Order: sequence, then C-alpha cells, then structure tokens
Amino acid sequence: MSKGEIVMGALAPHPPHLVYAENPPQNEATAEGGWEELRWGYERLRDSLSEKDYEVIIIHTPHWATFVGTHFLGVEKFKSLSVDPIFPNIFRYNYDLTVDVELSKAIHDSAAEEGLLVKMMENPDFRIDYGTITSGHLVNPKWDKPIVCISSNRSKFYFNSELMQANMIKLGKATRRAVEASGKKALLLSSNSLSHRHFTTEPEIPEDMSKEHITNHNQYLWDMKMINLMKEGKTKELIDLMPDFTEQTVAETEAGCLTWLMSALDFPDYKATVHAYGTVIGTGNAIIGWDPKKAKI
Ligand code: 2X7
Ligand code: FE2
Repeated sequence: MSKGEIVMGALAPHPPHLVYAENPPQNEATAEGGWEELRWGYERLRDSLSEKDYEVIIIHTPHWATFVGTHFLGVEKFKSLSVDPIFPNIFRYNYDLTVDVELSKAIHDSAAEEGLLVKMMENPDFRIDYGTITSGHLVNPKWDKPIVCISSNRSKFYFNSELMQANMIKLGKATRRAVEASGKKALLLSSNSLSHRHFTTEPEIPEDMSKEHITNHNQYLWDMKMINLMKEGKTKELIDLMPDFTEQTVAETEAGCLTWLMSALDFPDYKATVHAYGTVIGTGNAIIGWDPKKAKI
C-alpha cells in the first residue's frame, strides 16, 4: 500500500448564507443571490481542487460542539433535513452523505494514542451540524466523496485557549499520521469564520448587499493581520497570536479548527493562496488553500 497524503488543506467557512445564495435544489429557501465575492472564492477553491486526486474530505466543525472530548462520526450514511437554529429562514437543507468510517476510526485511534479523550458517534439518528453541511456543499456540491467529520471539543470553556490549542495540535498530528497510514488521499477543511461579531438584527432581505459590511474596524484589522501571516507562510506566528485574535474578535477559531488544520499540515512555511475575503452578517470570512506541493518547491 502506498503512503496516504493530504493533497490540500483549506480554510472553508460555513455561513449558511452562501448556500442560500446559490439556490441549490437541496435547500428549501430561495434567494436573489448575494455574497458573490465569497461564492466566487469558493469557485476558485473548487477549480484549484479539480486537478487534485483525492478520495475523502475531512472536516473539523465548530457547530458540532462536544464538551467531553473529541467525537468522530461512526455511521456510514446520514440523510435528513438540517435547519439552521438561528437562520431557519435561509437554511433548510436536505442532506444525504456518506462517511468514511474506517478512516474516521483510524483518526480516532491515532488521537487516543496522543492522549486525547475521544469517542466514535454511533447514533444513526444523529443530526449533522450545518457547519459540516455548508462547507461540504461549497467545496463539493455533488457530495460524491465520503467525509470524515470531527467535533469541536470546547476545552476553551472549561480551561482556556492555550489548552485548546495544545489539544488541537495533538489532534492535527494524529490526523496526519492516520491519513498517511491509511494510504488514502485526503482534503482537509477547517470550517470556520475568522472574526465573528454578528449583527444582532437581519436586513429584511437577507441578501441585500447594501447592508453587508464588517462589524467593526478592529475586526477587519485583526482579520488582515491573520490572513497576511497565512500569505507569508508564518503559521507558527499565526498559532501564537490565535488566543489574542480569538479573544479580541470573538473569532470562530475558538473551536480549534484552524489550529488543527495548521498542525495536520505540519505548520506550513509556504504561501497560502487566498481565494476570497468577505463578510457575512458582519463576520469576517476567508477562503484559503494550502497546497503541500508548494513545500517541495
Ligand atoms: O455559523 C455562522 C457563521 N459562522 C458565520 C456567519 C453567519 C452565520 O453562521
Ligand atoms: Fe459558524
């Protein structure tokens, strides 16, 4: 068996608005468009993946929050309706997806070897979170590849950002080791926004782009600081700044996804490709790819 590999890692945020704006047949709500900059960024990410040969998508998601350890989907098929609890008017999505349970269990076991508390989620009636569905849809709208879905262990709330980061670094290492041992080629997605202060009210027409902007200048400056570090390949510095960034902008990096991804990619010192930056209901979102082939140049 040849060695498995991570063919690409991506920051793939999941505002459900982006799915709503695309009007796919799976979503019951209909829109007049909106958030084009981000949606065109996802198009560019999909183009960059079209030449990559991969067979599984591994997603770390903030909206499957687990408070005791990290959980992994352990059932092969899930089919149901996902309704966003905050935006039921825009996201009522009929999903039908397949899980690579073998790889899921392999990452689970590898994480246990790192000393992490882990659990396989084997309830067939479990409802998949909208973060997984949104990022999964925007990266692969055909849903023709199985996924592995990793929960977000909210250790930040019991402990602090530093402990959360230490655990996510272990989880990233464990993920990389399991992918390599599996012989499979994997795409990894960190499903999160950057700065995350929302508006508290929604425009009458959610896709009215005259109402869309970053919540405040502080968030914009922090988002640019973090994105520039990614562009420059300074991902160890990125990790060092993450607790302050998270605190200052209530960033969705609190879920650990991005720290997990940086660790799984072994802290890239090559340049990331920024496909887009844009806001959704005031939050900062970037679509960014890391191609490990660049490490070899
Ligand atoms: O979950 C989200 C998000 N992360 C960003 C923006 C809007 C809605 O939901
Ligand atoms: Fe979110």
